[in-house]
Amino acid sequence: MKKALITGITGQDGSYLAELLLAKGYEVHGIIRRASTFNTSRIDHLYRDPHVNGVKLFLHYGDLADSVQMVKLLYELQPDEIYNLGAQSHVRVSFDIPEYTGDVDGLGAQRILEAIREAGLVKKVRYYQASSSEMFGKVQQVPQTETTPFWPRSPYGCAKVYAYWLTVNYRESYALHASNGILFNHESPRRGETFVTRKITRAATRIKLGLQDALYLGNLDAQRDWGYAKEYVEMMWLMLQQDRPDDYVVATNETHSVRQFCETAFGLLDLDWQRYVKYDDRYERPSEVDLLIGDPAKARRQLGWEPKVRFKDLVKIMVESDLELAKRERQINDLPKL
Ligand code: NDP
Ligand code: GDR
Repeated sequence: MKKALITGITGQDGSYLAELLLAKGYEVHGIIRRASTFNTSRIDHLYRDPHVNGVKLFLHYGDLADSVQMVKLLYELQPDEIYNLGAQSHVRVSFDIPEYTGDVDGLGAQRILEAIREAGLVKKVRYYQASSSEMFGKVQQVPQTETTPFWPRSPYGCAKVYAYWLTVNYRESYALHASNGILFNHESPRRGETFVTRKITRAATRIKLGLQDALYLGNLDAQRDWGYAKEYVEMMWLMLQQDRPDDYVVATNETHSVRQFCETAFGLLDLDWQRYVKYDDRYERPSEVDLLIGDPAKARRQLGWEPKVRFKDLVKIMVESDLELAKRERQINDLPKL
């Protein structure tokens, strides 16, 4: 039985990846952060009482800022595969907390890579780094490919570039099986509610049911290549199953603006988005990434991968799921007050 360690298991991607690996028969270990409130809602359905036989999901407290714990866990667990998905992943927030973002998203990768060496796992382990299309930043070439130069436009993007090159460097220096997935935006009903897609689908469905009046957004002109998170985690796994480690763009090769996302989401609910969407400059970034569109030809060629869920299907999946949530919220609101 293969053993995998996932940082960021409580996040959108971590939860889908844990599901995928458990379905493939892996023993899955995840690092979670201690918080004063529960932060495991995305993986609660996977969790079993560890006292029961046959349990395959194990959670450990840890933090990407804590290298000692990282070394200790790697010694103890001796994993076959490590997926580094943990991050302060919000681009706008990275302008507010740049040092923390650099520490966790940049140095965090360094800590794991060194822990792999320290624990003597260089020959055994395979490492996946959650790299990002945000590294391309300022538009220089479209569609973006594995050879497009990086020009990050945020502390988040800069930290991810650092982690990307470290991953390449450990591959070249120590022959570590280390790969970068350069993933373009991917969304789902589990997407955090402060990212623009989920913010729109949550608001549109709540507006439809009379639970909210307006939606405040920033830049509507930004264009993104939006795919489906559940499909994208398959790519992370596929990269680690190759004989040779490598770096891959994962994208749909389609791009749409935030405005088009609004139009489509509100349209599915027979609402005119222009009546409800209002502007608030607090959601603007000091420097913006205007246009992302990825060419996944290398992934298609070498990994045999093709995205199936396209823009309209994705918006529909998210709207339908959030409509159910909004209906439940309305039912609770409609209960007679005691
Ligand atoms: P989420 O924000 O949903 O999840 C981030 C995860 O990282 C959470 O489990 C979070 O824990 C954890 N985390 C945050 N800070 C720390 C820390 N200091 N130590 C340990 N864990 C920490 O992100 P996604 O699932 O969307 O993304 C997964 C990865 O992929 C991230 O690295 C992201 O930057 C990258 N990425 C994402 C893309 C996307 O479109 N979704 C595209 C390209 C790259 P907690 O739940 O406690 O907050
Ligand atoms: P992004 O995703 O920055 O691309 O990073 P996000 O959904 O936050 O923004 C996409 C675009 O929408 C514009 N925008 C707004 N964004 C947010 N969050 N809130 C708003 O109100 C709003 N209004 C307009 C933004 O300016 C931007 O242009 C995501 C994250 O998952 C990263 O971790 C990941 O690496 C990249 O995708 C690929």
